[in-house]
Amino acid sequence: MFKSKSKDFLAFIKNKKIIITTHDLVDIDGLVSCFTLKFLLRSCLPNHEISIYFSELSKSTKSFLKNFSVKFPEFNLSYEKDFNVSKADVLLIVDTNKLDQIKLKNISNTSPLEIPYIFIDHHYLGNKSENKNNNIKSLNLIFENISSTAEIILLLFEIYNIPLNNPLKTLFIAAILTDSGFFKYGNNNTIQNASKLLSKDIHFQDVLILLKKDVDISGKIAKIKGLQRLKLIREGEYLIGITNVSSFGASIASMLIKVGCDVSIVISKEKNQSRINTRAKKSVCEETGLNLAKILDQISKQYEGSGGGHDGAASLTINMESDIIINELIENIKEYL
Ligand SMILES: [Mn+2]
Repeated sequence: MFKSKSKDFLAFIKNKKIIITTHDLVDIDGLVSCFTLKFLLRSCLPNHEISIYFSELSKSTKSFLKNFSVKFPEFNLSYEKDFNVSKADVLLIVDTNKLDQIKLKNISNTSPLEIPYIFIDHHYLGNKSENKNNNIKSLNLIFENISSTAEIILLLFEIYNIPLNNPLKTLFIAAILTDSGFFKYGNNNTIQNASKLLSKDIHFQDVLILLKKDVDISGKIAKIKGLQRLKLIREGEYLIGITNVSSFGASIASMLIKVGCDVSIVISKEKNQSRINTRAKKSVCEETGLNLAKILDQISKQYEGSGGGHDGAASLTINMESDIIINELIENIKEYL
């Protein structure tokens, strides 16, 4: 099915001007998926106008990009920082399946996109009948059980028989590692895919060096404050940890799981918004059927927020006081524990 779908995909975008983009605060999987997809399309559709647009890169993505460009200076890492509609007949959106998670500069976020778009993604796909007017649904490549979007692009390389060079292999491994939490949230395919990409020229340790990030003092303070403010709820043998910090919410939510929480909730209040990051142990999700993405997706619909993710890692952004939502979230989580 994937094979025939990917053929239809290529046929549809043929002779069209293509913009590839991903969610805001681009993570390494989003970045890698865009660059590798562009490389693939360049090989399949020569002389096509294909550009990449990013709104803003995350800190760790910036650091990786810098390290990668030193190691592979010849690899083309160019991208646009403004969204230029005139360059697009079709928009390929990777590593998210929600339009409100991409930030198109120069275009009002609320106005529906007037150009057709296709999602390539591995996140939880909530209610499929959302108002996605110009989404060519039949061509979406969305696979929730693949541990990174990059691995979906990797499948396309295999189907179209496009050989991989060393920079591409390195990019793919970096995305697989970061999105699987260095295999912790992965499955057999995750490890097999990474293994296929490693070779005598590509050493696992060299990729780890590229992914190493400097932790600045603000990150360290946020972690410690997050721990100081930690509130615990015990539900049977499970512990839910709740805290608040102004930034680094996602990494603090992960940290709380390492510290011993089974489920973590981190609230970050920004200007008029609240951002909620949640994590759960993979084993807890498997034992109890807990799916944080599903819960946050339901809450986001109820309160007009924007949420999504995976069973054990999900987030929600909402334009209101977070207290009611947090209580509702905790009650929803408890139902599974
Ligand atoms: Mn991803």
